[in-house]
Amino acid sequence: MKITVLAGGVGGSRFVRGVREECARRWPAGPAGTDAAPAADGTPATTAEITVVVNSGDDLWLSGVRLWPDFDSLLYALAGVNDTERGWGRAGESERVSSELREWGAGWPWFTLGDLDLGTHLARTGWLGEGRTPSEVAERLQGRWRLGVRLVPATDREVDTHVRVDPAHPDVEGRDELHFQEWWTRHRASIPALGFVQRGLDDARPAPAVASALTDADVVLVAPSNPVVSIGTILAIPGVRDLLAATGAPVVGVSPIIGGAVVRGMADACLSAIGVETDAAAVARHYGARAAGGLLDGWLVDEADAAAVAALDDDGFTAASAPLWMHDLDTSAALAGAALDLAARVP
Ligand code: GDP
Ligand code: FO1
Ligand code: CA
Repeated sequence: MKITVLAGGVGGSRFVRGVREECARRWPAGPAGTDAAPAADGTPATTAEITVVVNSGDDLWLSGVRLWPDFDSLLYALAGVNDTERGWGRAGESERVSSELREWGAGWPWFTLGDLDLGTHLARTGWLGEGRTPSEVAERLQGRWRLGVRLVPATDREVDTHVRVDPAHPDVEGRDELHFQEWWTRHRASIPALGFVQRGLDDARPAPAVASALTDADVVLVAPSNPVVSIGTILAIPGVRDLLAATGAPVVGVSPIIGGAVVRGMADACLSAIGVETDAAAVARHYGARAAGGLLDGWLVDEADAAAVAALDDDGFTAASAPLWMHDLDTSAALAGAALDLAARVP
């Protein structure tokens, strides 16, 4: 069984941990042997091949190092070394270097580079500087732990997201564009976004492993990630939509919106910026039914949104409802199972 997931950071990693767990239950690997060794955090091995196409639009250069926030969220969460409270960075982190950088006035005072996390950034930046591609660096980073899934950056090009804002806004000092991380982390998405610009997108291509991951998949799952700046950025890479349109696999998405509200974070500010209502059915229609030239064959909504299922079915989606809150590994695995069951129902 080959499963490919499109994912961003926090929603993506919770979901992918569930996919990995559910695959271990449905398709356990054979008796203990090297191939059947559990993942670094103890998750049993599976014969399923899980590939995650990771959003790289949040990436940035800061203090001379390259950060990959969504990739690192997935890497740390799957290795079991993530800070589960904050939702980003490493567990047991210290911030000695960051306070020195603040003393120097270097970097961004409102953006913390943890000491352990900086080890990752330095390793990554060093390998990139030696001429390795982001895909090669991603392989090397995930080689440290047995993850039980393969993480693939969506593209090897830098396509860092910027947010267009009104230069007259009192908090932007006359600028008409902020880096996504400044808008998101410093201003908590409170400055109205006029649009999102992924610089370098026109020349970007899917990373080498993306084409086979989408073409050879048995199932493609769209994680309950930010539809605009996580999934939207992956879809905007020239070539990705064509690969998704051509794949023989069912494409099934999970709603990041429950009962008209985001579950965590500020994705509603991104949706309103592009004129999409914060509503599970509205996000499905934004992605579009594959039957009508869009992305999705199937769409999973929460039980609170079950009333939308019939109308979505009429609009060409195979829709269903299930509990979408990922409170822990069991609820994440159950959600992954519901998405796989829905994929099996796609005609
Ligand atoms: P980010 O890159 O860290 O912003 O994370 P993602 O883009 O992967 O996911 C962010 C989205 O995940 C938010 O819009 C949330 O609504 C959604 N999300 C977070 N936790 C849950 C959950 O338990 N269930 C569902 N359905 N969505 C969730
Ligand atoms: N988020 C914050 O709210 N504050 C931070 O200081 C911060 C630092 C940081 C460092 C490395 C990294 O990979 C992620 C970090 N994040 C931080 C999370 C990140 O900015 C965003 O939540 C995501 O890019 C949105 O997906
Ligand atoms: Ca993100």
